Amino acid sequence: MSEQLGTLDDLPDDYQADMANAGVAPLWPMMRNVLPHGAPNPVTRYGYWNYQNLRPLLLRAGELTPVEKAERRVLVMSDPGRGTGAMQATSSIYLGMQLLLPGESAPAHRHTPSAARIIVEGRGGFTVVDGEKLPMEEGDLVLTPGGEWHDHGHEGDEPVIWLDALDLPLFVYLEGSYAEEAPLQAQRNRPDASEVEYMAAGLVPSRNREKKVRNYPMMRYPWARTEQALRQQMKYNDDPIAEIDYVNPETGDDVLPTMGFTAMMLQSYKSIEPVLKSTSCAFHIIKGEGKSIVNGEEVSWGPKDTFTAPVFSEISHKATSEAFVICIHDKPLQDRLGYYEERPR
Ligand code: GTQ
Repeated sequence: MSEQLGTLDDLPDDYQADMANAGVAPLWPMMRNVLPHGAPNPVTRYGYWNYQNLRPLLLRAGELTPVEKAERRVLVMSDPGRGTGAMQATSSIYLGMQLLLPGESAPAHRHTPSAARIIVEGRGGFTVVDGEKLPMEEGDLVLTPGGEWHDHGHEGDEPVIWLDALDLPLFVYLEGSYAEEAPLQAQRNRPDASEVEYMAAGLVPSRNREKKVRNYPMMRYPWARTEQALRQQMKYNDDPIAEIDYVNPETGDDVLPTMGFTAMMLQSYKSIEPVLKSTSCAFHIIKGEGKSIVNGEEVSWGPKDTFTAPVFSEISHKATSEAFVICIHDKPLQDRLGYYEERPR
């Protein structure tokens, strides 16, 4: 079946020139580049970002570049497979660390890509999405769905840093990425929906009324609840890992159209060897220490570190303390496209 395909060199020069003039190229010499046998051949490579290395660089950016000159003061994590400056960490996921200093605000804008933030350090930061003020506490997941106005503010007295995850690479690929700007938003004077409508799992505002449910009814997922839920699941778990998916509380769907988020609790000194998945992903450490192996490369990680794995990576984890990790992945996108796949190790 897999007879060697013809190459460009097999073809006469005049024919190659005529094809180029006609604006066409033969498929067969390129066939295996675009349709490799059996499994994809990712460009993305494993990447690791140690928070203790990033933090001083980010604080320096705070001295060098006022937020007015940055709009968003972010250091982007470039996929090693694409090289420094690549505006993506995996095929579909952009990651960056953002700094906001006390008293600063990042102006309102909205864009076609969706974003989510995981708060890394500092108190007093908040994001306003569509007029709803979302406090940012360490470990919280805060959504900024595509098309929603958002600005960031800071009422505290120490630097606030968070991890941004966006599906920006997809929108760039689709030539659909753009933003619009506006003045800071007026804030509704009430707590966010996680503190009002969605205080407890399984309870939602009564549905027998006219009021339309928002597409994104809850945009802040407080870490304290996630940790409590993971601990409780672990208590009655036979596995050394507890996992919780973030979902839309009204529909049970993934929280965003293309990006998914899974919080994990790992028991110490137990090996976790998940099946291979067609998704690319990033792991962000909320708390704890451990080691992981991604396609044979070992990473020792600690709190606030981030590492990535390309599609179909062979991944194993071994925490050396109780550990909490959030996995950012593109399963929602792949489910929508109908090709999400798992394979045994
Ligand atoms: O905070 O709105 O890392 O628009 C990249 C683009 C953050 C943001 C990023 C953005 C934002």
